[in-house]
Amino acid sequence: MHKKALITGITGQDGSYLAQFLLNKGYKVYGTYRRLSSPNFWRLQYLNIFDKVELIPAELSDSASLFEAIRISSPDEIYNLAAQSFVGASFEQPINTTDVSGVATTRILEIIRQINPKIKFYQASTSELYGGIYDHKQNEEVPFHPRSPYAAAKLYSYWTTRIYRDAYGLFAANGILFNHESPLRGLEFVTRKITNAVAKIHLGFSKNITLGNINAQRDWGFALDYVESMWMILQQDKPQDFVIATGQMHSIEELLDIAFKLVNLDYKKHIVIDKKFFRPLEVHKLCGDSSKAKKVLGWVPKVAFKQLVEIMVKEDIKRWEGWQKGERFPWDAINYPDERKTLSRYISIDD
Ligand code: NAP
Ligand code: G4F
Repeated sequence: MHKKALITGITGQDGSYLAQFLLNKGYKVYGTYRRLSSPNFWRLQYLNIFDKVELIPAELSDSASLFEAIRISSPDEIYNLAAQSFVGASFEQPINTTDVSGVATTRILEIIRQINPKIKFYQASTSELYGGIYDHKQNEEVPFHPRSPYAAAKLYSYWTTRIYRDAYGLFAANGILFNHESPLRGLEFVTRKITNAVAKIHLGFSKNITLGNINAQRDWGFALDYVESMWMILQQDKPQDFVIATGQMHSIEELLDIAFKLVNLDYKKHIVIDKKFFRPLEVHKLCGDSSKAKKVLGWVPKVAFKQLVEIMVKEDIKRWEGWQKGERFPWDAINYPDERKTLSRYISIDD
């Protein structure tokens, strides 16, 4: 018998890579997607798995649709990856973020509790939980200090997952994942924003990139490595929470330097700093200690930072070159508005 998995947010970066990973393991894969006027299936098509997964419309704020998704798929495992996942947007839409990245987790757990408490549940928790505190590398014991509506919502989800585990004995576990990136990363996020801009500047489609706080530091890993850890977490004998990280921290300036050097350019000649990309509250440093995951799961990251940047820059160049030659393929960048067109979102308290 094939195991069955339901992935909420299958159209996102992690959802599509996890679907591919589980298909390769022989799972029957169901995924929820949002009913939009123009559906967003480009990543599933890019990975050539669109026809291999079962798609169910569901909206995180709508319990009835979540109930239907779980009833129809009758899964062994649920991976709750859907969320309003962009920290910046959580300052623009705090109420919606609280609902879909926070409260919705209880909606799903409650359905599991009521209809089949044997379903294993993975919650996409995040290093943003650590937020304002950086004394040393962050592990499962370090206290949380959220610094955005997104992080506060995810803190709620983290705790509701633990509460349903302790109160009702559900197999419910948190993966506290540090930033992970790939050529399938959304263009709002700083890594892909940079690699896409490098490709465009290199090929003469644009001259500059506009950014916010380039001093921030992150622990960036490769998304394909990270989705494997999600599956590993649900294969344990008992549910536990794990930090997943590379343990290496780099600034956005370092990222810019590496990415632009790959095309023999000096990033300093191509960046514009604009206050509209600064957040009202910043998370300055994140760096994880995933020794527990190494010891218990046997998980270690395979792709290092420099290699990750190279993979992303090369793929973005390949796409723009293909487009130039008239090739047409599922892809996000061609329809993405130039960031100068979007109006200011919020003003930093430092202004
Ligand atoms: P992503 O690319 O933004 O994907 C988010 C998914 O959620 C998309 O499929 C999106 O659908 C869906 N979604 C958003 N709002 C929804 C709603 N109201 N109802 C139903 N579906 C909704 O994010 P990701 O990078 O793959 O991350 C996956 C999860 O891990 C997220 O929960 C994120 O917060 C968390 N996380 C990510 C990282 C990271 O570095 N990537 C690190 C730690 C934790 P559309 O395609 O229609 O927008
Ligand atoms: O790429 P980012 O938007 O990612 P952020 O805020 O770290 O969040 C991502 O990782 C979290 C895990 O730690 C996930 F939970 C979350 O869902 C998401 O996947 O921003 C990274 C840093 C920030 O400090 C931001 O202020 O880059 C800085 N930055 C500077 N200029 C910018 C820009 N970020 C974006 N998105 N765009 C800019 O122009």
